[in-house]
Amino acid sequence: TDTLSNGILVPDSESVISSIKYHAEFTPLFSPEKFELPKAFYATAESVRDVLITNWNNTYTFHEKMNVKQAYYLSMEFLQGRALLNAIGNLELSGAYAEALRKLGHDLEDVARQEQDAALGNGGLGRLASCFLDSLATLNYPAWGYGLRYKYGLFKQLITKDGQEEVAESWLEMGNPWEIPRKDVSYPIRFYGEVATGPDGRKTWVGGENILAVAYDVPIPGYKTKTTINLRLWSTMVGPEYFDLKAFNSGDHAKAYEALKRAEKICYILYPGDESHEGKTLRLKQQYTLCSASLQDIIARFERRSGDALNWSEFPEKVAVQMNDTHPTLCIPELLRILMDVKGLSWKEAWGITQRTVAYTNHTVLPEALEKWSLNLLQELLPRHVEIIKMIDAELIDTIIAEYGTKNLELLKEKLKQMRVLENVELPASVLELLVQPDEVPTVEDKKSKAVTKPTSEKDKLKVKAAKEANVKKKVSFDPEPKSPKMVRMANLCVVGGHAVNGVAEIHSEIVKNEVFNDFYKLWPEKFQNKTNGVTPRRWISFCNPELSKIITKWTGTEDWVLDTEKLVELRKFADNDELQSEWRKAKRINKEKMVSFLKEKTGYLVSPDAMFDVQVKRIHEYKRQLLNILGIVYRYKKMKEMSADERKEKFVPRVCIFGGKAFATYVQAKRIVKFITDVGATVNNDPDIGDLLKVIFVPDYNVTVAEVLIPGSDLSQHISTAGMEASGTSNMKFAMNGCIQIGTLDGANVEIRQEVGEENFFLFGAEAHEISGLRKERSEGKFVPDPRFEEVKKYVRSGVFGPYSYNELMGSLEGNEGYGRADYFLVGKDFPAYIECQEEVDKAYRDQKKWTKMSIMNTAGSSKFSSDRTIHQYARDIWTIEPLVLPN
Ligand code: DL6
Repeated sequence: TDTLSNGILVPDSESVISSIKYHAEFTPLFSPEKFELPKAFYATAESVRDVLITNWNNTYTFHEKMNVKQAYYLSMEFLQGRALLNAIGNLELSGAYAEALRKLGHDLEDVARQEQDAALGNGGLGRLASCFLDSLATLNYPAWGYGLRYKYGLFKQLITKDGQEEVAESWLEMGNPWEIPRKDVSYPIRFYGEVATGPDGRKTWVGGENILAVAYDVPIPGYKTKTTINLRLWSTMVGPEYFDLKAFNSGDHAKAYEALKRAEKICYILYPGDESHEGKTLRLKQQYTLCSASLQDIIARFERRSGDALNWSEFPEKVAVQMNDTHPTLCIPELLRILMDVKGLSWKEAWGITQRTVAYTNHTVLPEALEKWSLNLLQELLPRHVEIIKMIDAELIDTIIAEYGTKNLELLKEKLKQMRVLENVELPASVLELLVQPDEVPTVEDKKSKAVTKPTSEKDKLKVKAAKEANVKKKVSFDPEPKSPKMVRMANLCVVGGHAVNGVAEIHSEIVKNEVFNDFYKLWPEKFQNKTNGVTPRRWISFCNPELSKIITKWTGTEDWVLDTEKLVELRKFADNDELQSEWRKAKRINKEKMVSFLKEKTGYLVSPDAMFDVQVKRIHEYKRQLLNILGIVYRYKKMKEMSADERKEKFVPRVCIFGGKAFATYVQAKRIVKFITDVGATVNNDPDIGDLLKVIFVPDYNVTVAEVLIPGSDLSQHISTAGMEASGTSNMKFAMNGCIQIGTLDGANVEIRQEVGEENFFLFGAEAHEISGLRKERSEGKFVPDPRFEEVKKYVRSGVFGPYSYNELMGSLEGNEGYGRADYFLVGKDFPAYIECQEEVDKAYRDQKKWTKMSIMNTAGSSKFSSDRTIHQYARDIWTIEPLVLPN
């Protein structure tokens, strides 16, 4: 065993062998006689887990002793991917494990491939949470993640002749070697029931359905540090007393298990379809379980660490809670409930503590993705929380009135309508009164007091009464339609209840301030921040691209770039250097060859590594515009078909166009896009005229592991969303780090990537965010004149070249034909000419390999800003106010 300079003990391969053998024998999952790959994986993982547990325990004990402020990242999603290579990489044990396994007859990479991805997330938001955990641990921040332990993570995607099919994937089937069940850490969670008021006026939530949330801990090791933080995932169950023995013995077996099944169902699946009432209830139960269990746990830790010195006003000095999007919004009323109803604090105290503790990250500006919950459903499931939400709403109403005064009643009504937490819910009587007394109500000057003056004179009172009656008769104009559903706007609740609101890229944070939450921004400008996303350079360069990593280390002269990506900037100096260029190209070639075998295995297609690998991998969504990409490919194909063999070779660079990504199971239009891409592939790939000049491949079941192969092997990556719609994107950062050149719009983090890597090293096209609403208006007024090339490509698709399937709905959506909704809302037609012209530039640039390699190097060199280490330092400094805490040697 060696000791590294930072005090970490590194076992040699002999002790690793004994540990693996020990686990193969004494924590068995397989028969004793053989040591095949699955068994080798589990024994290896368990042996690594031993190290993680030691580090986890030491970190935990140290944090407990130091009692410093800790951050908690609450997220309904964590997209962890595989853990083995990441864990041994971070622990600097890769060499010892590779050697040990070799001696045991296995290759480390083959063993690692046995691991199932932990896919407890849908895409960017969940993967960001996982990158953040890696950075938090690496930078020695006292922080934990909290999430749910879904039995079925994101579905497995099959690609059939009909397009995407979804299959449930039970990632826990063989057991999860990375988790530590904490049978002694569980909290009661209540649903339904009613609110009782005690003699002292204190409220208690009683009755209803009661379940338990049980903790499963996943150790998260930092890179080159002993700090190992925790991802605590909750699983749901009920105690044995809920097993109905009587029912079972009388033969009603289903009834006997009812309570257990109901409880277990909560953590069955990531994002249950929520179109039905049952689906909505389940999703809300999930959200509440995460919030309630995590807060009970956080509060118990605060109380324990405080001991006799317990002082609730110090809670925000010890605890920071970050809500990853609005999914954990119920943290706000839940913290208030516990502080008031269980700990006996006043509303004022509890509200102050809550606001100082929680903060909210917004990840989307799509109106349909800004969560709203039905007030009735919330009332039924969480009656006490609804009372509390109403108190928050009332507090907010006072603030809005204090801000705007009542001089301009129409303005005030409008602001109340837009800003309230409750939507379509009648205003309190006192406010209705206020809205009809223009003379008496305070103006902006009075707003400091935040108190609302009530009419005093008899004359005034009569005036108010008369106006009120008149208003009641005509149903005051700002009153919602009685039929409109009463909703709770979770995002508004987050903005009101938290002390910070951040967007995830500069352009997105501007949109958050100036559009989505502009009224709140005007009210509390100090709350609004930007935290541009980042990704961990450990997983996304060092471990997934060892070839490139060696070169970076050689040319920057140090391995330090893995911890300090600023060092990557050094590469700029050598971007023209022939030796570096040749090494760079060789590394890319090796990664492309790996990708060729991968594609062969997954799709059956054998492609040439000489071609440009042009990749678009991300969730399938209309705003991400996979349709623009595939229509560009169709146009290219059509042009190729119109040329002689020599002409097309002359004009076009050989390309393999690769798509990957999942469509939400009920998102019909996205599934049509998948089907369209595979149909185009089936035609183009089998066209003997075209050969290696163009291939179109849809890689099934895109996930973290697939990304780890595709990103290092890509030449060009596409980030072509309608400007203003992609909050940030994070794969764009991973591609840049791996020296892939991007074609993209000025959207999300693309804007900053382009700034950092240099305009000349980024293929830019398309309308800009500030132009979009005008263009949409023009479009819907029928003033848009499509480019003939766009008309040509749609006509070609409709001609049946890609098979008998009708693409009417897809093509129709680009035209706004009757029945197809908004006319080309995502502006594919508008950007199409600029896109295909930009692709011609890409071809030209690729022909000049020296130029291309330089661009590639400049992308890696310019990606230093996009490390999640930078992002986490900023959250720690600006939002959480936490400090790193390094474990003693
Ligand atoms: O911030 C992480 C990630 C961004 O990079 C993507 O641009 C954004 O689309 C994604 N947002 C979501 C939120 N969806 N909802 N609801 O996944 O977040």
